[in-house]
Amino acid sequence: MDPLARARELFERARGELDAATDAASLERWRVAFLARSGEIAKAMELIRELPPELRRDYGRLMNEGRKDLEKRFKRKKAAFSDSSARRGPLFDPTLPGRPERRVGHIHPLTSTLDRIVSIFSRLGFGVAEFREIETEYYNFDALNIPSDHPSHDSFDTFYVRDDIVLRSHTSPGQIRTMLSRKPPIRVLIPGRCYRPDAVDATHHYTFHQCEGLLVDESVTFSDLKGCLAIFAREMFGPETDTRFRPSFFPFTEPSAEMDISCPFCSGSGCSICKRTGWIEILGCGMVHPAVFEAVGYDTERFTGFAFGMGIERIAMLRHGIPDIRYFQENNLRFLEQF
Ligand code: 2NM
Repeated sequence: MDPLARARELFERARGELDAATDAASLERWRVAFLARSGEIAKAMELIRELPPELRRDYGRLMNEGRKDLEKRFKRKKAAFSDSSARRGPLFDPTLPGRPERRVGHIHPLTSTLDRIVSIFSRLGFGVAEFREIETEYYNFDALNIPSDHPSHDSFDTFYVRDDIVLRSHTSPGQIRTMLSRKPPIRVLIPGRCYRPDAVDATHHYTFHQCEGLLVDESVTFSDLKGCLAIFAREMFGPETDTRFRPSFFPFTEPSAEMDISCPFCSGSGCSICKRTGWIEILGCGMVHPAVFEAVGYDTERFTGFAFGMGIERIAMLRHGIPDIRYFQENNLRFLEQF
């Protein structure tokens, strides 16, 4: 075979095997086989002495160019391998600039408002209990003396999961469960998420939070209710806060009342927030109806009690001057990070 053709074949084979080298070790084996002092290229170079003189120039040039080409390819490949082995080195590079500080979350304004409510009532001896959000009609309505022809039974006012199963429309079913599982004296706060199929606007949402309270003991009077809730109002909205009670109606309390506080925005002189009345309604309350005590088997001759319920969103809105209930659900950090 023509020595030039043989040399070309050798280079072609060398390039093929170089391409096939997949790591530093096989690359080194290739170098020893082809480029080293006693490798195939050097041996082929030595052949030049046995060639007829007229062939030597071409053969020499071909061998030199081919060797240089192989050396160039070899160096490039070796550099690539050492780059990627550097990547397999230490996982942590202490010379890199630090990452920006991790942002720390904080308490949602509804949670901090509830925490404040709980803290005030805990000093009056109230504990906290939480209950299920999916209830039976019995606990959500019947046991609370809400008659089955009452409009709140209607699916327009309550989400029905299926016949007889509802999303609680208030946390009062929790008071029933509490009374069924414990004996008086009872002082308990029951906070939690509630659901009503209301159209969403600045003051209504289909999911909202309530905190209800219940106190049952011997000889509990309406004065106890007023005293307790007036203390709550002053602790929550400041020592200057005035309270007033207006007669109202709930099926589960008798008598029932609505409690107003003097407007914390204008101190009672009248502004757009209190609609120029100087008063703002913050909760409903009353003496527990004997029919409710009967439903849980309490002796109505021996025990009396009071109960109240407030919307946590409403308290938080008054406390922070938040104009729209929808903010609580939106997870918008520009809103949340203000509190
Ligand atoms: C309110 C207002 C008035 C209330 C009553 C009871 C129970 F179970 F003791 F009868 N739970 N919650 C109650 C009373 C709730 O929310 C505006």
